[in-house]
Amino acid sequence: MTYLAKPKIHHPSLPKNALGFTRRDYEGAVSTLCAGCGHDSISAAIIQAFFELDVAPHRVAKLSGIGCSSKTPTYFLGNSHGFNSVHGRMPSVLTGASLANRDLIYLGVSGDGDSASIGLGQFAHVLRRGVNMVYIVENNGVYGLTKGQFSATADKGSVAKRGAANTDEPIDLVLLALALGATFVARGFSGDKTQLVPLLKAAVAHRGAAFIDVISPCVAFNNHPGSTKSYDYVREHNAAVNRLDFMPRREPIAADYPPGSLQELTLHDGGLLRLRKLHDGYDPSDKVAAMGHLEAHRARGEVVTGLLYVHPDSPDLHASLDTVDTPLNRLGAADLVPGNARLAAVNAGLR
Ligand SMILES: Cc1ncc(C[n+]2csc(CCOP(=O)(O)OP(=O)(O)O)c2C)c(N)n1
Ligand code: SF4
Ligand SMILES: [Mg+2]
Repeated sequence: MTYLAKPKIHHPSLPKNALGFTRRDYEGAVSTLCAGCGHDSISAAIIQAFFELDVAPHRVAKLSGIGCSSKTPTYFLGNSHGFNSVHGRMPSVLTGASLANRDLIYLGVSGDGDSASIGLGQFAHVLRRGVNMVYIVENNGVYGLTKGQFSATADKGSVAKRGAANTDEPIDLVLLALALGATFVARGFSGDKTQLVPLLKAAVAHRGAAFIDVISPCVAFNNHPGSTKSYDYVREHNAAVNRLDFMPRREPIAADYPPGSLQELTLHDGGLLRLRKLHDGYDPSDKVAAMGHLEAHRARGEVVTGLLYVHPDSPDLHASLDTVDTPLNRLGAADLVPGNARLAAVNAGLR
């Protein structure tokens, strides 16, 4: 339970990152989720990614909505800023925070109900505006917290615990994110940390709206055979398009890949993304082809994972609005009240 504090003792031989922090410094409270819930594995991947990226925890702001998934920011990055908002409303709170202080790394954590059902409008606008953030949906196809109702990503024909069948078409969040203009779109699986950790690191290094749909099985309500969000289904039908390695700018670049299978991309902070192609001919810079690939594999019942689309030089919301470089929350009276002469000049320009 969350009232149980984790022991503060750190073993002196725990590995430290470049800032002198151990992995423990990136953890949060003890999780209260069901044992085996995919969401806990995603929390572990987030802890590992930020530890390895050498990001100081106070530079991160984690925001969420409502749901088991939206509870998880309590269980990681306990020394970061956090705001647990209203069901489906995380994106607008995150947008406001990002405009007020552009210096933080924004991590939006949501569920399929939170983003694809009640929050679909907010999901759409935060992606099309290019807010600089990492937006994670922990996608289990159900409302886990409220005991297993179908969400908008639930499979058509899926049968709930009490026998009701879902008759509605599911929303594919990565297809939607591509159509809406997200400039980094990926899908991971909570059971594949080897793939998820580099995806998270690359998403943090990306400037603009980075979206990761993480299939995250709910062991209490939607882990039955036939559910495309169950552990067995994703393991058996995972069609990964690439394997990633992400190297921050400061790391030496070692060349140990067979030619022809490798694609390199430099992200805006200078970090290098290496994509080992698993699917011949898959090009993550071709959005139209990515959409076709997703549709074709969905029709075959396969779950496509990996980095699906990236546009490394994309402008973000701050660039579109031409905001000042100084975070708005640090502007002083002299910047905000330029005086009567300046005001008169502005007014004269409008006459
Ligand atoms: C405005 C509003 N409507 C409904 C609810 C009830 N509610 C809480 S969580 C939730 C669904 C959560 O589903 P999801 O986002 O998929 O998260 P999960 O629990 O599956 O991780 C609902 C309907 C609420 N808290 N607020
Ligand atoms: S109900 Fe489902 S989503 Fe919620 S904690 Fe349990 S397994 Fe996870
Ligand atoms: Mg859910």
